[in-house]
Amino acid sequence: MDSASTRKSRPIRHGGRVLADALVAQGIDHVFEVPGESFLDTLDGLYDQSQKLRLVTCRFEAGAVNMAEAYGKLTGRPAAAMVTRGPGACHGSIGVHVAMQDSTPLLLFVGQIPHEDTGRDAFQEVDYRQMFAPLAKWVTQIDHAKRIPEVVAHAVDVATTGRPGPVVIALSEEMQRDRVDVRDIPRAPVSVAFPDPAALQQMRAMLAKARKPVAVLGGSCWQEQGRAAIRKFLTDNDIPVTVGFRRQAHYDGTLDNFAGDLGVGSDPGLIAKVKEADLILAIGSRLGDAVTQGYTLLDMVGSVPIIQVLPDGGEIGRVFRPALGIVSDLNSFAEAAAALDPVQPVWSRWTRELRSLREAQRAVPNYEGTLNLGTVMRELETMLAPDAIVTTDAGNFAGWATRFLNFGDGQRYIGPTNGAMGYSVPAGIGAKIVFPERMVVSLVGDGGFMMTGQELATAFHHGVAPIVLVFNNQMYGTIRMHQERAYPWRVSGTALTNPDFAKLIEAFGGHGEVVSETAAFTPAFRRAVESGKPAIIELRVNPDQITTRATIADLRAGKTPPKSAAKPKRAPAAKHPAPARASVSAKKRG
Ligand SMILES: Cc1ncc(C[n+]2csc(CCOP(=O)(O)OP(=O)(O)O)c2C)c(N)n1
Ligand SMILES: [Mg+2]
Repeated sequence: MDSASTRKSRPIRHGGRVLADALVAQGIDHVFEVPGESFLDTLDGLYDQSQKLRLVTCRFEAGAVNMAEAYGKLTGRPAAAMVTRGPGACHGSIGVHVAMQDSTPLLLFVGQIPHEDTGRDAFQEVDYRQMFAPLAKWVTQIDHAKRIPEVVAHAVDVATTGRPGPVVIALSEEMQRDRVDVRDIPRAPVSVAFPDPAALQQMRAMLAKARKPVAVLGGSCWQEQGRAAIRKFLTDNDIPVTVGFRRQAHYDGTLDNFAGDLGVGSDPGLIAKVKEADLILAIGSRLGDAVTQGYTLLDMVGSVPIIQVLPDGGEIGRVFRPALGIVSDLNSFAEAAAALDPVQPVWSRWTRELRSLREAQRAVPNYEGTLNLGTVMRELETMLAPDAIVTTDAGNFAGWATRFLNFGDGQRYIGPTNGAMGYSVPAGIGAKIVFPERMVVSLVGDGGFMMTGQELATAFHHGVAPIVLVFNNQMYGTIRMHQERAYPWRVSGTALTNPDFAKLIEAFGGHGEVVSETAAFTPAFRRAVESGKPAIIELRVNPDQITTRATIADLRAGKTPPKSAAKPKRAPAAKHPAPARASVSAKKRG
């Protein structure tokens, strides 16, 4: 019960201010938004809390929500994104899908129409509980300002506990204006799930019996101490370590038990080896679609024993039956596992065998064309700061980094495991806003860049300088690859015409470079870093080298060209010089 004196000293606040105060009370410190007239009172509340809540104004809702998602990936805590009703929510929804599939804590606030107009198909009206039901972990709406502190506190708990994920909160328009007398609710110290000691002993016993164990490391919300502990456990036991799709920097790639990534475009040699394993230790990995190569890597009845560690029991064994499931916060599990007596690793030769596969993959083939992207990635590796953050997008270009780049322990690599194009540039800007002192490099294709590249204006607005590497092959290369496999020579709907990317960033006031020869990359990257400005390095790549392992000619090999393909439709000529076209070879590479 409030005493009369505390009630007197407490100001009556409008709902927008109560919301801003509730965010501060729950430890939220960043809000990424595109404004709408549906949340003017909340913007007004944020004005009063500008010392504690950094307001990042973006140019597109997909950019704003992806920035907030990147914040969640990098810190393990949720940021808030704010968008307007209807169209704003639709644009922003992609970031909610990323956060859901990638298990990232996130809060999305959506300005809602006045509650009294509900059901009239009012201007921009949407029922968010229906719209986001399959996309978010929880969707709710606040219709009474007095409920704000309670709902925000619960939303943070839902977003951060169990399997982390996105929560969507619609804000009725009039309740943001209502003036109420309500107390802030403090953050609750909730202890996380610790692994059962008996299960840890069972895990150790299973490991002691194994001859060819493989760890699959994935999941979200790893903290420094958890990363250090899992590294100790996996190196003490000399277990070969693979990482899940787009979870590359979860493990130090320079260690001699790192075996590479399991995901899209992974090394077929590694995939074959994982099929030979006699124990799978899935730590944080949901063993999802991409990691398990479309659910083919393992069998579902569990002939090969699987130990699966996840913070949410409901996710354990969702597809593949484990021999042992351990419900635990990943960091707590790592610390408990590191404290176990190591098993005598009779499999060290197996571990070295898997490591040598990784090393063989990193040897750069002599690709045709003037720009060898394998060498570019190896050069980039030597120039990345020890604590650099690298972001990626969806697209075939991403395979160059996963194959040739090893990330060190202090570095981070974040990308959309749900395969959302348009993620990398906003994620890099969000990362640089949150960690301005760290080097941030965003990798993106020409297709993905043109989806959300305009967010670079946000980088200028907030005075941060990420470096963007645009892999320009003048096509939606991934789809072209699938197309050539299914319908060789019949290029349909996948060619692109691009601007001059270097000139584009110069128009913003940034630093532009065009690189079409291998030797030009290192000095161009150095100049970009030294410029201190947001920078784009356009990599004019050989469009025929469709993946790190195949050319378009390889995909067509052995198939007869259809008559209709005699004159392939081409995209209109670009105004700037097109990427150098190299002759293709039917020989498989790498
Ligand atoms: C938002 C979104 N739209 C469409 C797709 C389907 N898609 C996957 S990769 C890809 C092409 C990517 O092109 P680009 O960014 O140029 O990279 P590239 O594959 O050429 O290296 C497309 C269209 C997707 N994954 N996400
Ligand atoms: Mg492309």
